[in-house]
Amino acid sequence: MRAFIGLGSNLEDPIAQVNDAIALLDETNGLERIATSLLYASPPMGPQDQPDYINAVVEVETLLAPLAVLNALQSIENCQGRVRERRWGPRTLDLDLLAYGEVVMHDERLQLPHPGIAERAFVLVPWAEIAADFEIIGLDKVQVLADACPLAGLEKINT
Ligand code: ROI
Repeated sequence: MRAFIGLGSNLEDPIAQVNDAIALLDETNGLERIATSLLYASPPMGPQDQPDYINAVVEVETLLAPLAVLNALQSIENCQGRVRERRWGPRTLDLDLLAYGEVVMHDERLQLPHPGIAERAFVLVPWAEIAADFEIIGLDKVQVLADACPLAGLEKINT
């Protein structure tokens, strides 16, 4: 199945956090990385008293079920010493399963597609870079959503 993962970090060298997470995704059995966006910087959405974020989106081809992908993502977050004290607070690494094919899921651990996608330029713009024509079930094509979403200070970064 074709799946998309959003990566975000705003603590402890965010660029390295995101790159390290990509390397760990590559080591995960059952996930094959197909495409990777550039890295983007943006001011925090939510509480402003925290550092800017680095975000990226990765496409994988996977044989794992959605909750097995979630488990893999959470173990990578934990490997990278994720700390999170408050809701919408800063974090060393956030890995979100954004979409898993056309699956719609409302599990207490996992909602698919990921809620809030349509308002998040830091998800949609990198995603459109690698999969402009992907149709997010129940929403629209990634590119259409990206074009409709205010950029909110999002910038491509040079690494
Ligand atoms: N803001 C930005 N810019 N990028 C994120 O990845 C991000 N992640 C979050 C909240 C706190 C909502 N804000 C964010 O979880």
